[in-house]
Amino acid sequence: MARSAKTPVVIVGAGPAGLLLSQLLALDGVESVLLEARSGDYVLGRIRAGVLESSTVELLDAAGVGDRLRREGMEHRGIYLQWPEERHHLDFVDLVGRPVWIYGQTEVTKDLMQVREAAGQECYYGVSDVTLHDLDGDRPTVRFVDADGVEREITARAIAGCDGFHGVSRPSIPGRKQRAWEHTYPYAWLGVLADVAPSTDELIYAWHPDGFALHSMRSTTVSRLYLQVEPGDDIANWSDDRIWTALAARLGDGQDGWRLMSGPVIEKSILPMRTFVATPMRHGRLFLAGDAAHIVPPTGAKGLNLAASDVALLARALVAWLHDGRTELADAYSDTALRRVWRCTHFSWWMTTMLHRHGDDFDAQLQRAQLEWVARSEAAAAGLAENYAGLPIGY
Ligand code: RFL
Ligand code: PHB
Repeated sequence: MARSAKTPVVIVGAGPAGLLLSQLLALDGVESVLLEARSGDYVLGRIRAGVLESSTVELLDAAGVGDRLRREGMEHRGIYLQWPEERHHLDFVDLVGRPVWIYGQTEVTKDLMQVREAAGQECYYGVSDVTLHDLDGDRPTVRFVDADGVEREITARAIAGCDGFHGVSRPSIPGRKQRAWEHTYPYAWLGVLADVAPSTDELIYAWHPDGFALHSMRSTTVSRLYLQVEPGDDIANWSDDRIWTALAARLGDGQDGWRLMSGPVIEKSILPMRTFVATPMRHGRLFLAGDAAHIVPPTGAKGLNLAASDVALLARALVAWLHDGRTELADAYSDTALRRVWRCTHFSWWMTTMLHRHGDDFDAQLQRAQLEWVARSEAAAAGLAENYAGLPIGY
């Protein structure tokens, strides 16, 4: 067993949360070691989030990885909210004074990987059998097997659990010390990445009697589209033709002369929709951040942004503690982070239930009334805009 005890922080998981945390800590002179179960290529191959709040973009700027984002990302003033025969633009800049940015999670991850690699960051990819020990004591320890099969043990001052929903960190907290809230939605998303220029300048969120549809994008040449489907549906049931026909109908192809352009499908898959929140986000010297602690349905575009706000708070807390010996921020971390987590959980639930077809015609009328209100009332639109464009990190 190879043992090391020099590391202030071990970060489990090198997704966006883990990578960003390690970069923020490094900028303040706190060293960390990253452990990732997958290979770097696998992590970069996962197609996920696309919308960044202004505060996430500012955080990435502060982390020194904002240049390519500012150059290649797309700044959007707002979104379109739509239902049959109607499409309304909500202008977040007019409503709440800030835009959102379209820049794939893959790109954020790539930028962070590059900057960590350039700095000679200690990072183990392809690790297995990760276990956490002595979380209650002063010297918490992580054991794992590295990609070459060598058993290793690292003792740290703190451990950051950034290993996503299926990671080992959250289950390492004794059940009696934790409470979890979970909600599974009665629908799923079929996500498509298509090699075709977006047919819209900003994202379209569409309510339709056949089910919700979303037109998003990754660049001026790549579109990202989603369809509401049944939770148990099989991707084999969805030929590319069937997908484009459903998207055209739900997104209003032909409505007021608008056309949906179709093109080659690069990737397609079905994703479950759920909410999950585990509390508290700290146990002894283990701090959870990102999807390791909470999951939201993607309708509010909050998952990646919440991961970023968690690690912004956690980085500040760990620097104050490990550098300056002040523990207040670390002690407050879970409560501070959870305030924003629950706000985003509610917003994601609200967007999801407003936009997805479920229940009877009475439910559909209520959804319609809600959509009309958001589109016609400036106060309602500002509420959506404030949440979508993002609340301050320390909300
Ligand atoms: P991740 O990205 O899951 O990274 C966790 C990392 O931990 C590794 N891991 C382990 N490493 C070591 N040891 C172990 N035992 C480990 N177990 C796991 C994993 O391999 C992985 O690399 O979590 P993180 O960093 O917290 O980031 C969270 C985001 O990835 C997630 O919230 C978003 O992708 C959610 N999301 C969206 N969020 C947004 O803000 N805006 C969006 O537009 C948006 N769209 C989406 C989304 C998520 C989606 N899917 C597929 C879930 C669209 C989709 C389709
Ligand atoms: C995406 O581009 O993947 C995306 C955009 C907005 C959402 C969810 C996903 O609400």
